[in-house]
Amino acid sequence: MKIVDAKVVVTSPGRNFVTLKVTTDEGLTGLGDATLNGRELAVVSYLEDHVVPLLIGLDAHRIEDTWQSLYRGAYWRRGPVTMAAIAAVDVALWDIKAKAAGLPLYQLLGGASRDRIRTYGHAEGRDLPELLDSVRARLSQGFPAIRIQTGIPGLTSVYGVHTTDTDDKPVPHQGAQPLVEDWDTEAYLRHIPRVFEAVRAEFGPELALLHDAHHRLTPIQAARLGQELEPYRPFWLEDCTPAENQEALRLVRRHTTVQLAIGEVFNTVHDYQTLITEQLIDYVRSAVTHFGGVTPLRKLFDFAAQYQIKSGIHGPEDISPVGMAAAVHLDLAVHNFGIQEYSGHNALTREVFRHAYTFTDGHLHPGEAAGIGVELDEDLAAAHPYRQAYLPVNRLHDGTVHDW
Ligand code: KDG
Ligand code: MG
Repeated sequence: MKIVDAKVVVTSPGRNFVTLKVTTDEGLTGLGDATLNGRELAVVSYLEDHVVPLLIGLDAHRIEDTWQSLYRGAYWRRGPVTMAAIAAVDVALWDIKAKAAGLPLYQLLGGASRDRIRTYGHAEGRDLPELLDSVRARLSQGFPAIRIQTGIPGLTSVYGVHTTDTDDKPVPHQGAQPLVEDWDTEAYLRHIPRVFEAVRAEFGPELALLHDAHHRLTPIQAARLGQELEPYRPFWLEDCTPAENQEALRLVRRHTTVQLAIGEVFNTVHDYQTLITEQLIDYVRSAVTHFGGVTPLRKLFDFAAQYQIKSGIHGPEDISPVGMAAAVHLDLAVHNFGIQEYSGHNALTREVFRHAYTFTDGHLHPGEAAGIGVELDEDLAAAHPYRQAYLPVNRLHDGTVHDW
């Protein structure tokens, strides 16, 4: 079965998504997500100028070989743009293979290891009462686990505490310049333990609570936060230090028993080498979309499993339903599944990308449609063209740029 066409579709039904559609001579099509939030068009060019021409004429069944030739053949390995582009090809080819077999993708990955997929949702508030309301809203949607993020007294805006649309989805900051937010680590470190205390007091000891520190802390600050959160038993503390420095987690690990999760900005197994072999983390958090696809993420999970480390796939709104679908199939199949982040998408996005996966009572299921189970409405996609949007820049009170 030969690839006869591959095209890139960019659409913005509320936020930007980049999708690769691959077509074969047997009339089968496959979709892959290539969305890189805030740098979308770089991946479009990578695909259109350098990958699509290489795909035409290839055997669509040769997924591993195509992956290796795109990764090794480029010579310039790794990086989010390259790996998002390769991910889109990989997922589109898995979609085609599963459709050719007449099976949902998870069956080709070994079949279901569980009946349904536990998720966590996001609760956020500018202050504590708003956060408690947001936790209640997530509980009423059935989420068994909830990530809590709040505004910090003295700061005007904090990443992860968003303005939302009518579907309760974060509105991206559109325009030619990023939003500038402010930051004060000491204020944050003073405030977050009090937030956990209040949420535990309100909702009891059993609710699984997560928190994302967004790479903002030094190792010793992260160690202090971990220690201070221990009495409140978080499910995990995410991205506590800048992810580039794997050794930093040694220091954090020495000081706290809080479970650690990292990896949403990683794009290859090499980013995890020390973290996994030294058992410095408990959850690997990469997205199918940013890690080169199902093929390498499956290998990462198998590697992590040898060290009792589980999956916690990144699932924010900027992963399209195509990327989410691929994640959900993988979640159902792998043994060392931990939890799936699930933000969902607005109604218009769900029309552009009609998907077979379902969210019921806080749990996802990929459904039984052949392939990954997503149909792209290209006319509706074209009616909502790309709009420039950036992630924010974070600055300290003196103007210094800081991680967000
Ligand atoms: O594009 C950036 C977002 O995907 C990221 O900030 C979301 O941290 C995030 C999370 O854990 O979902
Ligand atoms: Mg995160």
